[in-house]
Formats: sequence, structure tokens, C-alpha cells
Amino acid sequence: MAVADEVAKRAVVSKQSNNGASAAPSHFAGTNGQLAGKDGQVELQRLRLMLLIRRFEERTYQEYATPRVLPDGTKEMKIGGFLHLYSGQEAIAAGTAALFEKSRDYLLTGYRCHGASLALGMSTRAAMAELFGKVTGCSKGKGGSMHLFDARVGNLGGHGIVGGQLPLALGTAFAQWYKKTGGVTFCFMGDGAINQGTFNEALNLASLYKAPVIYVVENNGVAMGTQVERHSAEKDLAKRACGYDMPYRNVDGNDIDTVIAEFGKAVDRARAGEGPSYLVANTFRFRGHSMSDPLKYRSKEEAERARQRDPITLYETRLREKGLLNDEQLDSITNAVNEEVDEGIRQAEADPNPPLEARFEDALAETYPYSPK
Ligand SMILES: Cc1ncc(C[n+]2csc(CCOP(=O)(O)OP(=O)(O)O)c2C)c(N)n1
Ligand SMILES: [Mg+2]
Repeated sequence: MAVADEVAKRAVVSKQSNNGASAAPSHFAGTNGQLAGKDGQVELQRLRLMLLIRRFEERTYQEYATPRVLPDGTKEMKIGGFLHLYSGQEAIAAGTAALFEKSRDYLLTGYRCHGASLALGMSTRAAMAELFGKVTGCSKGKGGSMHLFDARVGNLGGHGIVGGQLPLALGTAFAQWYKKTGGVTFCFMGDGAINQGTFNEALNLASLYKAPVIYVVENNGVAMGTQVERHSAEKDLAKRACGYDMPYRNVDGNDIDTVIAEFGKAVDRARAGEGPSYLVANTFRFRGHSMSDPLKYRSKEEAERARQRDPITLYETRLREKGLLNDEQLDSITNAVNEEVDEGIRQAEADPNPPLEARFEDALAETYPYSPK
């Protein structure tokens, strides 16, 4: 089985460059299973990662809105197609990175995938070059914003079809179980995705197979502009999993320590062969669904209340209270993160477009019905 074979080889190949995607210094790469240390370094690393994701997203917003001027004076969009930003949901990706073992775990997510990819160590250059359609992008510039992938570290990417990643995650988890790798698969989805038929199919089979998969709903309260109250008959989204004989619960998705603790229990259960879990990480997205969303469905008061629970500010405050963070450290981390993102953008902008001859490479074209050789 190709995927499972790839798991066996991962520890070796993950050290090699993957089109620049996994070549980022390890300090961007989450904490890869480390527990928080007494000196606060791990905590500062987690804060740094959340700040990196936020800065990347906010700079991406600017880049989307600023056209590139071509030599003949005409203008073109730097980022084509849709753009879905992750600002506000950082604690979920960064918390997962703290548990994720790159040698054997997988993560699949929806189209709001920049945060998870940066959390698993994708360089800002590879991510931004992908958005710019440049050849140095993690998917050679052919995937764009919704399809950030880095298979060598287990990042099986962004998926544009709502709920499409749920059965795929079941498949990778099944391979992990079959090959006895001890790995787990994290499958992120939005609250809207739980209304897809794939939700029932995947969770039911995952439980029957005792597959080591952790289904995580990033509940930001809306599917595009449709509130949970209007799209789910059961308002408590945790209860949506009550028919699958697996643990299910709500988690504060804005509190990275809670995310690590609660997701960690699910990871332990999955690694111990006890099967899947379903977690609803309640959060908020600060930006619109995509760039064309004027956010008319949201009141100022609601947005203001959400700002009070900004995952980054919450964590900063906690670290200050513990004596692990002062103004000087925060300035230094913020400056370094800003520089890292700006440098990634500078490089991505200077990088070449894919050559015209490569336009049909990486495209799947086969006769149907497909018969494996
Ligand atoms: C199968 C399918 N149906 C519809 C769409 C159009 N669509 C794109 S995003 C979206 C809403 C999904 O919301 P949610 O799952 O809550 O994710 P969020 O955007 O909040 O992260 C819809 C319906 C799609 N991409 N795929
Ligand atoms: Mg949503």
C-alpha cells in the first residue's frame, strides 16, 4: 500500500528538502511531541509559532489586496483564486504541532490550511510561493492557497471539497494501524463539514476499525456565512458524534494549553490502539470566509467579544503571569517573526513561475475504469 510504505520511509526522507517545503528551521516546526519545559523555551516557541501564523495570514491579506505591476505597466493579482485566512484559530494548529510526531503522524485539513502547514514546519517562502503560483511553492505553484501539502512531514494537506478529507484520513489511519506504525492521523474539518455524508461514513468506519484517527472540528461558528444555529439541528456539535461509540467532547480551541491537554488524551488513546476520538475545538475566525466576504452576518459586538479571547493574547497573558515572558522578549519574537515572513515573501516574489512545458506534469489523467498495474 503506497501510503503505508511512505510512512515506513518517512524518517529518512523527511530530512531531505521537499521543494523547500520542509526545509524550514526546526524552531518553526512546532514542538514535535516535546513537553513544556521549566525554562519556558517550549512555551515561547509555541507563542512564536502562533505569532508566525498570524503575521503570515495578515501579510497574505495585504499581498492579495496589492496587485503586482508588470513591466508593461499592467497589473495582475499576486494571488489567484480563493484565499481563506486562519487568523483567530492558531491555537488549534499550534497545539496539534506540539503533539505531532513527524516521523509517523499525518494531518489532513480543509482549504483553510495555511496555519496547519506552517505549524508543521513549512517555510514561509514555500507557503507564499504556492499562493503566488511560483515553482518554489510546496505544490510547485499548481495547488494554490487551498492545497498546501508537505507529505514528507505527514502534512497531507488542504482539501477544497468540504468533508472530502474525512474518508482520506480514515484511509491513512487504517494504513497506520495495518502497518503498526504507532502513528495517528489528525483530521481537521470546519463545522460545516459535519453536515456532509462523509462525516457519517468516516466516523462509523473509523470506530468499527478502531482506526487511530482524531477528528477535530474547528468550530468557528459559521460555514461561509451560515451560523451553526442555522446549519446544525443539534446545536452542541460534540453531540453529533454520539452515535459512533467513540469519545467526543467540546474543547476551548482558543486556549493552546487546553488543546494540547485534550488532544493529547485522544492521541494517547489512538496510539494505544483504542481507536478514534472526536473533538470540537470551539474558536472564532477574525477574517471573513474568504477575501470577498464583507462579514455582514456578524455584529461589531460579537467581533469585539471574540477579540477578548484572542488565542495569542490569552497565551501571552498566561506566560507573563508565569514569569516566562516580558516586553523585551515579546518584541524580539515579534520582530523575528515579522522578518521571517517578510523574507519569505521577498523570496517568493523573486522566485520564477513554473515553466510552460510543466503545465501538464503532475496532472492525473488515466482511462476509466482504472486498473492498478
Ligand atoms: C462539497 C462542497 N460543497 C460546498 C462547497 C462550498 N463551500 C466552500 S467553504 C463552505 C463552508 C464550509 O464551512 P466550514 O466547514 O465551517 O469551514 P470554515 O470555512 O469555517 O473553516 C462551503 C459550503 C465546497 N467547497 N464543497
Ligand atoms: Mg466554520
